[in-house]
Amino acid sequence: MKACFMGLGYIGLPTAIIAAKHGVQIIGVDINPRVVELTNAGHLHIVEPGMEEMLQEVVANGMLRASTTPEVADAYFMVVPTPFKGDHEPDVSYVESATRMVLPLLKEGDLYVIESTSPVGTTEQMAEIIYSERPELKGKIHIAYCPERVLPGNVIYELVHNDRVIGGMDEASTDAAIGFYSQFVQGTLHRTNCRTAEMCKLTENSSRDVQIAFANELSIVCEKAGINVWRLIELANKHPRVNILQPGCGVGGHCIAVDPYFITAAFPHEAQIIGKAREINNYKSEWCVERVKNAMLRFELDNKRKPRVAMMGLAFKPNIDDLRESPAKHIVTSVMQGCNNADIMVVEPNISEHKVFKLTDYRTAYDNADIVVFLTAHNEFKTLEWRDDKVILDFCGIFKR
Ligand code: SAJ
Repeated sequence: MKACFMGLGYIGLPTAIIAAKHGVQIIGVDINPRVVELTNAGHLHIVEPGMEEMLQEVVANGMLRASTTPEVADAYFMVVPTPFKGDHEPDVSYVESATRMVLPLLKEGDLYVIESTSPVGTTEQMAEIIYSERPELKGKIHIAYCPERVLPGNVIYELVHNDRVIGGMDEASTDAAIGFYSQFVQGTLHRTNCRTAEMCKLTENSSRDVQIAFANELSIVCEKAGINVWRLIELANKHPRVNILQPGCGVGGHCIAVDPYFITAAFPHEAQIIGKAREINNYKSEWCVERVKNAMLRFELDNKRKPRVAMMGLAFKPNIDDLRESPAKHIVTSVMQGCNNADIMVVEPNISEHKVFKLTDYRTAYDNADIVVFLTAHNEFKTLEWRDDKVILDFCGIFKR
């Protein structure tokens, strides 16, 4: 079997590599010539532990080849970004343009799958485009939506072991897609229709966003009530049916803070909690900025000098080097913009340098700061000892005090 993957990003490339390892002949397509060149040279352009060795193996044995243009295959996978346009409106133009690229190559019996996170109805919309350009294929190709749910950093394991939801335009399409994924997925492949599969992906990430918003709201309430929110959550979670997540300085990354808008944009009146959760999680970052600024003002009033401030963490979640859509980075930027004369040290142990921020070693920053702001719960920070002589703003539960 030959499969054509449209998009060699964080999901497309690993999926293509794993499929190639399981005997599927892969042509990987990306509009970026550098990605194509690196991939063909066996170099991974994304960060994913263990993946480069696998890429080298499938390039060397001829099972995977990258190109800027698609080729005739038996199955086509759309794994391209779905960004925003305007005010949080999902933009499916990359899915459409990838679809238009493979359209002339489609033939009877082929499988066409969308993996990109997409608003409900996208698969049907793309089917309409396909059939309006190639009416002779109507009812003769298989069309399905199959989202992924892997956690960056653990992709090799999760691509194989996670369950997947497979939603065809009709039963035969679902069967065809299950046939493809069963070549390398050991988790259960759950059948459904394409609209449910699209909504399922959005639901999973919205559910997590809502749960984090609950924890973040609790942290703001507890601050006012003089209660340790970490201890409170620990105690509440002793209930056999309660499982509250952890508060933080906001929600970042490319999924949890994004996907809920795909629901609220289409169902603004119906999706109330989902919309509110987004607001709360965004507000939590602004609340943190205000708390830091207030602490700096208070220090200056009490000590008649400006404080030295350590901002601990830039990544969007613990123990990674990924700063995209990071609330920690947003908070550091806002605090620095708000007080241009202040002495601010920025710490991110997972990266060695940054083009905007001058980075300081975490121990040096901690030792020298008057005010320490914990933004991302990196393991390194958990090795530090609590110091009574400093003002510590612990937004991510390093000390849980
Ligand atoms: N966060 C909290 N408190 C928590 C857990 C997370 O504040 O208790 C914050 C993190 O710090 C981070 C954000 O949430 O800023 C998102 O982190 P995450 O670990 O929840 O998720 P991602 O974005 O790395 O990956 C998610 C996963 N989805 C779910 O867990 C429902 C992953 O399985 C998906 O594949 C991925 O989104 C995706 O691509 O959609």
